[in-house]
Order: sequence, then structure tokens, then C-alpha cells
Amino acid sequence: MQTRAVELEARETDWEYAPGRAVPGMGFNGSVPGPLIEAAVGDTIRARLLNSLTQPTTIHWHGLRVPASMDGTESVQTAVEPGASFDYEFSVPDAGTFWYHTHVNETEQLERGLYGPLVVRGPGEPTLDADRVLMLDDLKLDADGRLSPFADDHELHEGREGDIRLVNGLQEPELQIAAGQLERWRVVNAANTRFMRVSLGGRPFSILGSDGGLIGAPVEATEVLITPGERVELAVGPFKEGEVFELESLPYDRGRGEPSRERFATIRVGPAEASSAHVPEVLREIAPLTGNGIEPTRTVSMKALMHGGHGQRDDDVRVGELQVWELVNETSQDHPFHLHGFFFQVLSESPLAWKDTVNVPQKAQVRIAWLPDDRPGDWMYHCHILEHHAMGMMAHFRVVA
Ligand SMILES: [Cu+2]
Repeated sequence: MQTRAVELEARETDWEYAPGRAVPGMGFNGSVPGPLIEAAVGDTIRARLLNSLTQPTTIHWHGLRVPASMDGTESVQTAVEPGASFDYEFSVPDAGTFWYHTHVNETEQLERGLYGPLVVRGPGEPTLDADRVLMLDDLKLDADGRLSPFADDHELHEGREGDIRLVNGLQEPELQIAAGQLERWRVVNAANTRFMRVSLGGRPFSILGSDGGLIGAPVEATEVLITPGERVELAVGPFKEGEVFELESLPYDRGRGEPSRERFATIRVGPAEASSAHVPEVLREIAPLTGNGIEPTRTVSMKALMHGGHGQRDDDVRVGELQVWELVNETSQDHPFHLHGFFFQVLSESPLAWKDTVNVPQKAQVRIAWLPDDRPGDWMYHCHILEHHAMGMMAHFRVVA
């Protein structure tokens, strides 16, 4: 086991999202996304946040089971003032695709680029020919190509969606893949609001993983919905030399009308290379936390959450006591629900997966189960549409020993 030391300086940066086109961004170490942090299960990550912005910031380690004091929210730490620093240190117990991002003035800081990928690898992972992270995002500009002003009342309610679609900080880039190869794509939705119903020009792929690492067995699909905050791991390929297709998002109505089909990237298949990929039929054992018939221990109302404001507190939960939460969405738009610090299972969903963010569709309910392990302290859950979170669509709760 190793200690991975990383310094992350949050600073203003000229974010050139397309050749000759830039906006005033904010990046960790001056880049959008920030540097890829890689670790193995059991490693310790020691990350020094240095704030060179002119406003306070923090880092939230999305999906990582860190101690409460390292969660990077303002309920467990004071935001890091300009010129100051903060040392995060924690071990990483789970393999998977995670991401780190600011948790202060998120609607602006995340839109301007304060996020980055974090990959943890475990023993016995499938063998793919390449492993890449694709952080999908969008950017809202005004008619003159400047950053659109942030978070007026309309935007807070509707969310912020822009016309510039990004992969790893670049507008609709071209990606190359070798013919004959099978790659592992770790896809992260880092957008403020945009839902992405990802398709590879209709070509089939396999879903290998979710927020909290591998699922039980690969699932064949031609599309997958990734809502803000969520991650999906895919096995992509093999393709034939000369194929060209788009990484796109298909129309999805999150309650705000159906957007058109949108391109995020163009994929070009180059000359063939040998493949040594092997994806086993069983990826992992995931034991169900509980059966489907169990009664909820708590109901979380999206409508009440939406109107409750920042100060709302939910009841304590006790270490080791199974939580079964009914997430009820009475509103006319979808809300991706994010639980900090713990993974849950979505009951009645197949296949079983470890999740930290789940979409609760309009006029629907989703039942989740989770077990608070021994990390007492103050935690929170919120809608991962950042404008909704900013509006106060969140609650604090305490895990008690
Ligand atoms: Cu929401």
C-alpha cells in the first residue's frame, strides 16, 4: 500500500475549450479537468488543496468512503479562504471511478472547471486494451461567447444547460481507437444539470460498472442514461478500421422538454492492433442488502427537499442499522439524488450495483437501501442538479455510533 501525495492548486485559468476559443475558467493546477488521481485499493491519498482563487473553496471526494471530516463540505470544515490551504488525507477502500470537485459556490466553480477524475483499481479487474476517463460536461455561453451570468431565479429552478458540449474539457473532440481493441471507458457526468443518454452511434457496448465500481456481470446495451454526478464504466469495441461514429446523447425528457440528439465527440477507428482484452462473465459478487418487500425506514420527499432550504436536518442514523429510504418525487422534473460518503443499492433494480447518485424520475419513487458503516459524523444528501442544490435542495443528517 502506498501513499499518493498530490497538490491541487485551485486557480483561475484561461480555459481554451476549442482552438482559439477560451473562457475564464477555474482549474485544479490550471487544467480542466484537473489531474487524474490514480490509486490502488488500500492506498492513502494525501491531497493538499491550495486556494489561489479570489473566493473560498473546498474539495468533495465524490463517491469515496472517507471519514466525515474529509468530506469537503462546509458542515465538516470551514471553506478554505483565498491564499490558504487544507490537507485532505484518507485511504481508499473501494475500486471504481470517482471524481473530486469543489463544494462551495458550485454552480459557478464547477461550471468554470473545478473538477477532476480519480480512479481506484482493485485486484482481479477485467483486462481491457486501454483504460480512459471521459468527463462529459457542458458550458453555457452568451451570444458573444462569454460565460453566461450565473444562477438567476429561472436558472436555479430549471438548471443550467449550455450549448457547448465537452469531453475532458474540450468541445466535441475527435477520439481515436484502434480497430480490434476493446477499451474500458470510465464516463463521468460532470455537468451542472445536463442529463446524458449516452449512445455510440447505436453500436452495442457492455456496461461493466457503476458509481461504486464493477457490477455483477457485464450488461449489453446500446444506450445508458448518466445523470449529473453519476459514473458508468463501459467496455467499448472492437470496431473495424475506418469506422467513424459519434459519442452522443439521445433525447431525454427530464421534465423540461426533450432536447435534440447532441454530439459530444467523434470517434475514429484507426489501424488494427492486437487485443489481449478479457472480460470475464462474472465481474464481482454483490450481495443484496435486503429483499424487495421490506418497509422503508424513512421517506425523503423531493418536493419538501426542494422547498426546505439549506438549514434542513433529517433524523440521525445509527452505525450498523440498515437504512431503507423511499425517495419520492412529486415534482414535475427529475432529480438526481446524491448521498455523501456511503453507497446504496437501488431495490428492484437489476443488475445490482453500488450507487451514490440515483435519478429519481418525475412523479416516481425509488427505494434505496444502505448500511452506515463505522464513520460517524455529519453527512448530507442533495440533488446533484447544482442549481437545485444551490437553491437549498439538500439536508444534513448525522451518523451516530
Ligand atoms: Cu433537482
